[in-house]
Amino acid sequence: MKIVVGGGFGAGKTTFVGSVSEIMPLTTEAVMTEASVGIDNLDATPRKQTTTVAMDFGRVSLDKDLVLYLFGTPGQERFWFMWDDLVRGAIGAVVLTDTRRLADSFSPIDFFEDRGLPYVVGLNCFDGEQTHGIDEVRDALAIAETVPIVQCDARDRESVKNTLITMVEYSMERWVSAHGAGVS
Ligand SMILES: Nc1nc2c(ncn2[C@@H]2O[C@H](COP(=O)(O)OP(=O)(O)O)[C@@H](O)[C@H]2O)c(=O)[nH]1
Ligand SMILES: [Mg+2]
Repeated sequence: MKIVVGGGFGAGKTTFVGSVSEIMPLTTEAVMTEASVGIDNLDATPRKQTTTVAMDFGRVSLDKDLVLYLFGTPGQERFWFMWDDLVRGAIGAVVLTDTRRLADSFSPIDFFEDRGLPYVVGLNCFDGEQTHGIDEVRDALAIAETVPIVQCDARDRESVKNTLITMVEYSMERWVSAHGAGVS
């Protein structure tokens, strides 16, 4: 199954895919140069030295019959032309959110809603604290009650796995309510 990992620049997508992948994650990080000054905002993640120029790719087996292929989106707006290709065939998406920069999540959420792709929101825990709780985030981003919002730590394998399990279960529920159970 294919899952897309979206979210703003520096939200933790590359970290998320890297923590859980059983294969060496394919990432296309490039060292940021002065050309990105003023374009890629590093105020909240001053230690960030590289950026994903195309996408992240990883694989994780949740059990022997369920293998997830993870595709991280490039965060920068100038790469949005790739998103339509990335979501093709995906069962759902995780939107990673840095609660210090909630507004960065609007675009990926709009995009997945527009394409009808089920998504869950993962609140990535920077510096061990959440600036906003789940209810506040739901209000601020106008996310429907039915969409799961979970706390996660992109650096922690179990936490990333749990977020992915939430995503798969939610996607299956949505599928069953749209198509009815018993259809294979
Ligand atoms: N404290 C903390 N730092 C994180 C976490 N996730 C990612 N980071 C750091 O935040 C920066 C941006 O993460 P990255 O995965 O490159 O973000 P991306 O742009 O969404 O791919 C990196 O320096 C990461 O090491 C987290 O959960 N907690
Ligand atoms: Mg990245």
